[in-house]
Amino acid sequence: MKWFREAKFGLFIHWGLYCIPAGEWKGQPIAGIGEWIMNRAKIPVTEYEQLAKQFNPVKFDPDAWAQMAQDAGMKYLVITSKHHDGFAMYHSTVSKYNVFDATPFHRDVIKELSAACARHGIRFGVYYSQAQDWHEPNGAGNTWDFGPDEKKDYDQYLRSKSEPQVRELLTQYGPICLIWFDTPRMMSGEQSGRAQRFVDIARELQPNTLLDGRLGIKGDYRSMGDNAIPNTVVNEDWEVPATLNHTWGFKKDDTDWKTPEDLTFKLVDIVSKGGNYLLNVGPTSEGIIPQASQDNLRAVGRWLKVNGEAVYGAGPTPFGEELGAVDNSTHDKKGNPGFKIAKDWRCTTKPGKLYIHLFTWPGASFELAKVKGKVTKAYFLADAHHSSLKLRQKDDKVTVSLPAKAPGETASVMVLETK
Ligand code: FHN
Repeated sequence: MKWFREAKFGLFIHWGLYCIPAGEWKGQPIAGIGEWIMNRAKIPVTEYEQLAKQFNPVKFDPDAWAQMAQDAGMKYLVITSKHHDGFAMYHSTVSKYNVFDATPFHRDVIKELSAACARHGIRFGVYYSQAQDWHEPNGAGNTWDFGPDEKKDYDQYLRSKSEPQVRELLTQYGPICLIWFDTPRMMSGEQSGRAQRFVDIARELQPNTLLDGRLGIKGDYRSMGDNAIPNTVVNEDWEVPATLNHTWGFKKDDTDWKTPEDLTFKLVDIVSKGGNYLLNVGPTSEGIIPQASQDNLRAVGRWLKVNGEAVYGAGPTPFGEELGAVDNSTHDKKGNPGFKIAKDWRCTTKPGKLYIHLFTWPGASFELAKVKGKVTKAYFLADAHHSSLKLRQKDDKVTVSLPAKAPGETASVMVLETK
């Protein structure tokens, strides 16, 4: 887990045949996330699999993708090796329905990208849809071609495709930092023996590979829901997968991008609660990561160049009141009281250091209560000289005098050295 706890920030990539229709089928826009188009439009396998013949992303440049992850300050990358549509993005000998055998592109995306990541010092992981496979008669999820899941020989699917493909991924692509399983249908609770088989395969072939929290039984860390950032500190290893717009796989009409400021806030917010941020891009059918995604991620990377010390390997806040408060005037879908998230500042920590990320400039001074120990020095990471700021401490209350203008962009990070 050591590298995962250090890394904090990763790149998720959803890439597969669904990037060709890009949210539109037979001239009609299909609602929902792009990679679900086969399911949402109930496209028969015989029609959907024809997309493979068109898949020829000649602009795919694995080094450019790894370089972008590096520029964004991301430390690991997780790409869909097979999503729910059943199409493998690598040269699989288990099923010919793969990017090498079934397309004019005739290249192994996983092989090329894993090699590029190794060249750029980015850890490489794979997403694998272990349960849903809409291409296979006995895989979960495709009820429009193959009828209800309960009537399927699910173990036949697992034994003949899912398990052997996971074996391939763990033997042919170098070190796999983690496997990102997803939607564990028919393999949790009483059926978790099925999930255990994947654990056994992974532990046998690459004992260092981490397993996410969506296999069906407990993984090596907890996976939060999609875009579901918890309201408070969570004291275990966890990660939140998130989108830059409203889809994972590319959709041509979704240009509602989160801003770099919002992404930076979310990253810091997550780290201050003890988690990792796995942020997604959906490349196009040409093999291009949308320019807006690239620009926004690189902006986060520029902020991290200055302030990364307060993110990588940093622990959660010892405070908590800065995160927000329960709001009884609103309710969530389940009827629970809402939470009003406060956005002025966040705190991350390392031994002997409190990092105060100021998203709203507080004015002439910043006051912090409930500080444990004595603060010996205060300075900004954006100040290359680390010049000391004037500070006063009375018991557990610290007041730092601030300059008129924030020294950094987006959020200025103030370090409080403590004894
Ligand atoms: O169904 C998938 C979805 O397509 C996407 O891959 C996300 C990413 O976390 N996971 C599932 C829904 O939670």
